[in-house]
Amino acid sequence: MSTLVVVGAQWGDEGKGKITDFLAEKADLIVRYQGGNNAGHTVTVGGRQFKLHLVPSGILYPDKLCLIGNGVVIDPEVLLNELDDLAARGISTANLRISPRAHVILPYHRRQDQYEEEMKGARRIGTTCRGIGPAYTDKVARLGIRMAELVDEEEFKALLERNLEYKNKIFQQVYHKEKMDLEHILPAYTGYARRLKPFVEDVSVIVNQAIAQGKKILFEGAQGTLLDVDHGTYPYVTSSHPVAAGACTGAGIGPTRIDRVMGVAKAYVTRVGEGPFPTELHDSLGDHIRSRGGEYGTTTGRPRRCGWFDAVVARYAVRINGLDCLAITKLDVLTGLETIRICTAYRYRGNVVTEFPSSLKVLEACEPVYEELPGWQEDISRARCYEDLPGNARRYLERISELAGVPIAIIGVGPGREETIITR
Ligand code: 2SA
Ligand code: GDP
Ligand code: MG
Repeated sequence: MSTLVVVGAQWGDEGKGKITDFLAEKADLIVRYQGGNNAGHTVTVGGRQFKLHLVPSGILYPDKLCLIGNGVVIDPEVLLNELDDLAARGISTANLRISPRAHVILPYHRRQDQYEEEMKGARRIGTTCRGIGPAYTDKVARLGIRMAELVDEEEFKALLERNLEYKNKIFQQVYHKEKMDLEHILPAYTGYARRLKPFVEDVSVIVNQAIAQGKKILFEGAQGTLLDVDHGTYPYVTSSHPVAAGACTGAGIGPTRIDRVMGVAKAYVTRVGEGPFPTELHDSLGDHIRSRGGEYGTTTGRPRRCGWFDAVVARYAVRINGLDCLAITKLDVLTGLETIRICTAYRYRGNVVTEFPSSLKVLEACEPVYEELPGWQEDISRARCYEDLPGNARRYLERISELAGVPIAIIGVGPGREETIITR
């Protein structure tokens, strides 16, 4: 048995797409287990860049099975566009399978996402407005429509009618907006269903059979630990379970079936959307990292907030996910800095805090405690083994590993598949 969960150890965009693609070479199956097209996973191979939103980051290998688990929410139009774009670029998507239990994002979810954000005003979450939160809300409220129902024309029409009656009451009476008509949704979605039907297959059965056959499976997390609806900076979170445990519920496997968990973290931290971020840099250094790291949302293009590496967050991610190791990406982005800071703890009302606080009020009042390390000036983008890295870069990584309490297994020195160092 060899299963590995790749999970975001910060607030998302850690480079999970790149790391999953890199590891996928040795895997048989790659499985997305939560989130939807709020995710943007970038894979760069041979100078070609692919921005994946729903399709797992193993799709560039023609012989790997790519699965979308029941824990994912699917916008059929976005998925079909993604499949068409991949096909136009010569990438086969024949090996894709979609769980019939995955819930469907419908046009009313996207509108609801936008109206909720508008209503919240200054207290908005800063969502991607892709309908993710409302789709998961309907799932839990037992109002959702799953892929199984989408591909059953009669059932879909009946459920859509029922849901629109309910949603239109909310749209008109709560949001004071126009209602939505069945005729504007049904024909298009019936067409999407016909195209997607051949991909629908029980993902839990496929994954468990593959495990029994000793195949290698990668579970690809989306967003990150600090955006998890239970463990993140609630309410400034997404509505799913990006943490490693989400792979069990989101793919239909038992916890005994997971061998290892790898956390992906940037050599610094970014966050997009609202919510607390203790090590955020509000100065020109933050702007420098954003510009050097190309820190703009892969899905929405929004500028990402940037800050120093936070070891309190890293230790929290180790604990919540049971991380065995870390992949540290974008080390190259820090090249050229005179000194680099690491947050080792927080200070709250004069006391040192070493565990990530659960109270948002406390977290917002926490001041980072920093340790300063010397930077390096050498170009590291061509480093291919640990020894190629300058001493100061190695010392920085070793300190991160020491503070996080887990080894670093992979280091990213550029966006390309080959710009990667394996340490063990
Ligand atoms: P949502 O849309 O309900 O999931 O938003 C809730 C919060 O989750 C954050 N979120 C993300 N954070 C980082 N990256 C994400 N994916 C895209 C990317 C984001 C983009 O790869 O860059 O393009 O803007 C992602 N998806 C959701 C979101 O910002 C909210 O804070
Ligand atoms: P994900 O959502 O975790 O997959 O991350 P995103 O794709 O949203 O954002 C990560 C960005 O960093 C993408 O543009 C990647 O191509 C890029 N990237 C990943 N690893 C590295 C690295 O080691 N160095 C550099 N310079 N860029 C990287
Ligand atoms: Mg991303």
